[in-house]
Amino acid sequence: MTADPDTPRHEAPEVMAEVDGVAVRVPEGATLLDVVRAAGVAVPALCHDDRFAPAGSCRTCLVRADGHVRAACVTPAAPGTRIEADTGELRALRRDAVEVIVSALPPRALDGGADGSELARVCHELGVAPEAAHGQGGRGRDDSHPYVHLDRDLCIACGRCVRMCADVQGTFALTLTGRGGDTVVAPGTGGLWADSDCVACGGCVDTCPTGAISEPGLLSGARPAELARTRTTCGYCGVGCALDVLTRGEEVVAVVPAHDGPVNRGHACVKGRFAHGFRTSPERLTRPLLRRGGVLEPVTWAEALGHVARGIRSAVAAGGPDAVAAISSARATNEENYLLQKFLRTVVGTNNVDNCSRLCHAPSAAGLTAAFGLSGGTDSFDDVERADCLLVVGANPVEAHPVVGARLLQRVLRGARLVVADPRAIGLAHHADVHLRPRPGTNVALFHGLAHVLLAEGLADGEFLRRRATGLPELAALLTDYPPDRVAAITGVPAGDVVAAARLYGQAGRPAIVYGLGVTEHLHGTDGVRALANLAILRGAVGTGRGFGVNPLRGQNNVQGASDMGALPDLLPGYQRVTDRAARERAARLWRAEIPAEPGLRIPQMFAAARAGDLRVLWIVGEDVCATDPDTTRVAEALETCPLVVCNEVFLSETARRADVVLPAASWLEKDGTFVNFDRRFQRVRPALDPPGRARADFAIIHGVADALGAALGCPTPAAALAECAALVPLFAGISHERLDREGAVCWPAPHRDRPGEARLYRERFATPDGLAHLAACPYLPPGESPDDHYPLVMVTGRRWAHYNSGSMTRRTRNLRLDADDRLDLHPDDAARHGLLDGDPVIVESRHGRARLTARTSREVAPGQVFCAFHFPASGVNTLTSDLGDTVTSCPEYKVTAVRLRSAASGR
Ligand SMILES: Nc1nc2c(c(=O)[nH]1)N[C@H]1C(S)=C(S)[C@@H](COP(=O)(O)OP(=O)(O)OC[C@H]3O[C@@H](n4cnc5c(=O)[nH]c(N)nc54)[C@H](O)[C@@H]3O)O[C@H]1N2
Ligand SMILES: Nc1nc2c(c(=O)[nH]1)N[C@H]1C(S)=C(S)[C@@H](COP(=O)(O)OP(=O)(O)OC[C@H]3O[C@@H](n4cnc5c(=O)[nH]c(N)nc54)[C@H](O)[C@@H]3O)O[C@H]1N2
Ligand SMILES: [Mo]
Repeated sequence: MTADPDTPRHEAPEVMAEVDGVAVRVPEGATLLDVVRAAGVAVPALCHDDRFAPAGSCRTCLVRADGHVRAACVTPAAPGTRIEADTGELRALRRDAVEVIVSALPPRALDGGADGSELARVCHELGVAPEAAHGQGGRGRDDSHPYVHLDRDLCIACGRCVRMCADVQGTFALTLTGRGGDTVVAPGTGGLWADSDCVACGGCVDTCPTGAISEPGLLSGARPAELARTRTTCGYCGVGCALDVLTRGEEVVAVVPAHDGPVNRGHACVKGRFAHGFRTSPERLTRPLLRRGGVLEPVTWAEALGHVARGIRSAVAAGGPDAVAAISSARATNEENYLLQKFLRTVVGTNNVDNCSRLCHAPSAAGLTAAFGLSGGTDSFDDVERADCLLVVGANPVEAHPVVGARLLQRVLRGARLVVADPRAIGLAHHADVHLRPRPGTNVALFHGLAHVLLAEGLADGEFLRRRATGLPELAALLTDYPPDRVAAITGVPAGDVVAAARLYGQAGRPAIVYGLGVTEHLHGTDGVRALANLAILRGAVGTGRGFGVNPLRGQNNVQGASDMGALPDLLPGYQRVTDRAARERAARLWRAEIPAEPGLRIPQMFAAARAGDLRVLWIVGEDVCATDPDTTRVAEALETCPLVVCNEVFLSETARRADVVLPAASWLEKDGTFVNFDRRFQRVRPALDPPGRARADFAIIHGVADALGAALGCPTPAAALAECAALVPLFAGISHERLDREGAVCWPAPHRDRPGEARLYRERFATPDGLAHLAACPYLPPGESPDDHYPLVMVTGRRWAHYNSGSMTRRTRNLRLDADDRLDLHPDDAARHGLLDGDPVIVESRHGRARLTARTSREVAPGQVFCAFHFPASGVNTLTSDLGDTVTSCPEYKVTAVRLRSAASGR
């Protein structure tokens, strides 16, 4: 259905129509196909998919509307239309149309019948005889790609795959080639699928009605009856795609995106959809391991848990509760995070618990709380998508949040203006009206420059600033120092571009800001978030509906949730401060234990305490700190010094390798609980399979450690844990497993069981103590690292589409065939200066360490800058990064490292 993108579906006006004498009510703009389907009549539509605009080319959806035969998918339903759909005449017409299509196909096109492809099912339903498919075939296959296979003989040139790729994914990788009956889908680049622009979102597999495009193990569209289907939420990034996991026994046959997924709406990416092969990797941890005589040896759970319990007891005896600390996992569920922080606070008696939000969006939590009052994005993504001007800052959603990236791109292709602020020419930048390319680490100056222009050109919302904001005089005074030409000198962004971008944002009717780690992972990351929030406040584009605020694209599947659940050293569940006596007492009453009043250690402080000999037990749940934390040489030192390191892991990660006890954990496909996605949505996670061997869910492991200490944690099940959290935290009071099972997703704040969560925040007042939005007058300060004669280049680190963080999972899937190593992108001028060619091994040295990467020349990076990901720990990228961190939150300065290069090729 083609609805106005500005009108949310549930608010759309309705029209009445009649199908075979039965009245139906459908939203305005609905097609005859929508009407017929709403009436429950099955009509084939082989060239149609609800996810994109109809084409009307296959003529299989014929109905009679007010007497005329029409292709239902392309004909709008006028009010009062009388439709005939389920008559013998119409079925015969449709059968004829399908028979023409099928006649060119080989007999196997109809394999499976009612359980086969969409085409096979349609033929079965219409009574098309198997003999109708009598084509000769011989057009050949393309099996070059690890996940997407093409059988040209089954292609009916319906164009669904081409439109899925263009209109939903936005990649334009596919085209139809050939003439007449020989028309067939092909990669737009010619040649093999594996060499095409395909990003393996799986959309073409999902929409193909015939099985011409399929994935190994699953015929497209086929719904084999014997497969079990489990609805869950993706365990990779924070988008929160709803997925159906199809299993046969203990085998994953396929993972398909849910069409009613609130964020993904039937779309997915190469990770969620295809990267599940890690599950059966021979390297999967299946038994607890204990270090004996320097070697990790398999032991029983009782031995492993007993060892951990004794270690915790003696650490507390020797150094007090604060000699114990835990890093909780943003990959794990809310319930697991809740339980782990409860364990530390009540059983051990310390606030030493943190999670990888520290490395990621801690500055967002701090900055957004200071500006608006709550630690999350200000608006739902559905609203962000209604913006008429998008300001995408330091985020690369096309690679890091592909489903969101695709939705943003479609919005831009349909006319929204786009400003991208990123030093690199990322995917979205190619579609931007203005691409601002600041020097890494100069955001605060750039944002002040934009704010300066908003004020200077009268683009600020005076009424909003008077009634709902505070801090304008201080900010206005500061901004006099940031005219566009001075900002140009600091950031390298031409003054004219600063003005142009500010005008686009300033003059838009409904602007929205979306941002990522390019804002937070800096020495002044929190200032960056505050300075960015200033723009929305100046424009009155937050809490008003005249714009959609400031929205971090949070990273891990459950990093929002890990923090919501209180896996933070200074905050209890629901962001209540441990220093607040009333908050402590509320938790203490529920938990029946005293809660320490001193904030605990942050992750980098834990390592420092370990190196100093003050930390005696470090329990690391699902974070590969020796690969992904900065300055990993020093992290490894900390683990070596700490007497007991315990690691819950799926694989023997760089960290697990150095641990004293390794506890094998279930992965997201094997556990029960909930995640909170980047727009504050709780969604269910359900086990599609059992964990392998003796692996257990982190939930059970945490209980096991408590049991071994003779302590009772309560919360026997994940559902009970979330219920307890809801009883403690008003923000989550209305949320429960039972409600999520019924409703699918609920946004927080959700204080009431019988009322929807609040996707849109601050319509009445901000959640700050004075109810106002707070402008911040923070001056620009330079980054911690800067280049010099010895280290002349600036290295930015970030993500690539096919791999996920430490790569522990994606490297153990066929994604490895899509992206085989950590590459260093460098500008052709810099490559020439260093005598480097594409594919050359290159040594990268910083003031902290050295890494070995493969050179790749690219104009995506500016001269003087290089870029790499950190998905292959063996390359050593995080030995290069410094231990400098955001002055407010300690978030590492991953985005700015001064480096030099040496060719590693022999003979050069
Ligand atoms: N494929 C894939 N997806 C992922 C992940 C993954 O590893 N792989 N990880 C997940 C996680 S944990 C997270 S947190 C998210 C992160 O998602 P993003 O925040 O989108 O990821 P990054 O690539 O780290 O950084 C974003 C951009 O910041 C830019 N940048 C660097 N310095 C500056 C600066 O000074 N100013 C500005 N304006 N921009 C700058 C970089 O060039 C980069 O394009 O992705 C999640 N999704
Ligand atoms: N240079 C550089 N470094 C960075 C960044 C950067 O931009 N540049 N980004 C940083 C950011 S934003 C983040 S979030 C971190 C991410 O860093 P990490 O959190 O270390 O990375 P992941 O690979 O997502 O997951 C960590 C481990 O959890 C395991 N795991 C997965 N699921 C589960 C589970 O359910 N239970 C248990 N127990 N284990 C599980 C995986 O096998 C993996 O080894 O990296 C940071 N490091
Ligand atoms: Mo992250």
